[in-house]
Amino acid sequence: MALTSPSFERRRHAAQQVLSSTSWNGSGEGSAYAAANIALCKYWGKRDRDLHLPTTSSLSLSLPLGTTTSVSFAERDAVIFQGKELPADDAFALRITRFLDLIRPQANFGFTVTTNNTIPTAAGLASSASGFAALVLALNKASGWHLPARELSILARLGSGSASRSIFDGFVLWYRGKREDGSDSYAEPLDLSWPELRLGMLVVEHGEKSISSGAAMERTMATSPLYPAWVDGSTGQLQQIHAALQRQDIDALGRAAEANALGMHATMLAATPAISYWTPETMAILQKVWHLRKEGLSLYATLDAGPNVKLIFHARDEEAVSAHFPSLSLPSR
Ligand code: 2P0
Repeated sequence: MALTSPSFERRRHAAQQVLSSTSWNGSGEGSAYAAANIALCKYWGKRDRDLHLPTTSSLSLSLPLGTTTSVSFAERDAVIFQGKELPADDAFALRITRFLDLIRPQANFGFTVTTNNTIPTAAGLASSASGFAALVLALNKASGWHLPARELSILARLGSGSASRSIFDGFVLWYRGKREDGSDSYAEPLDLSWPELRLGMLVVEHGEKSISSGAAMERTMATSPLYPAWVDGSTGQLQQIHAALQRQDIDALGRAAEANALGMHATMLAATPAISYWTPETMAILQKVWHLRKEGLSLYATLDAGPNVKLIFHARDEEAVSAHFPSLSLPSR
């Protein structure tokens, strides 16, 4: 029996709004793939916690890594992850079944969800974005909803904010939106292509994640005096990032994306209690990036809710960057 709460009911209502024009006439089986994404302009903070509505618009680039999910209708829910059925009380399985509670047509309607990540755990990338996006795309096929991409993005957002962007490949913009019901907060692919842009990962060893991104966002918004300034700056940074992508200007892109990410981490440091995802190695990598830049290399960094550093550079500098960072992993493009 699904647990309920006012927050959950608001989220369920939003999901049902999306599904209001659909019917359940699919074959009951569907499979889909969704790519992981890295934000060049970040999502950090919610204007509505229940509906995962962001305080700022964000812009990401998909990676050639992601999640494949199959869904079939069943008598009860089962979640099979990397070939193994998870216990019903597993945290990951619960996140999925709670999402299914938003959309199931009747209480006794179940789903078998089989999901596999092509994201190596060692890549240090979160998989909730590609995970919820693949789940929504697979549900759309299995159920015969025939939802437009915009609605799929809204539905994925109700699973995890950044999943709204993973519905699409390439450069993607997720609109903050203004409406209370979130109907104008969806992602859209941008008509941009820049095959020479490189995003490289540097994985930093660390223990258990100190605080989830959801809890960290909340504490930052509630206690950090720097937070409103980051939100204000984000609008201009988004425009700079978008314009730099159009011009294929690596320095303008890197400057704005790095400032946006470092600003986000600065808001966390100024929270009470302070939040930092960084380790000494994170800082050492950043110092090296700044030093190499001073020497003339067009190299920039972005960081998410963890200690790993993602390097932003142009394909023409790939050899030089790899030589300076032998552990750099470059998902093939
Ligand atoms: C981003 N992150 O734009 C930012 C940058 C982390 C740092 O989106 O609470 O897992 O499920 O909406 O989507 C991580 O946030 O959070 C994230 P919820 P989500 O990529």
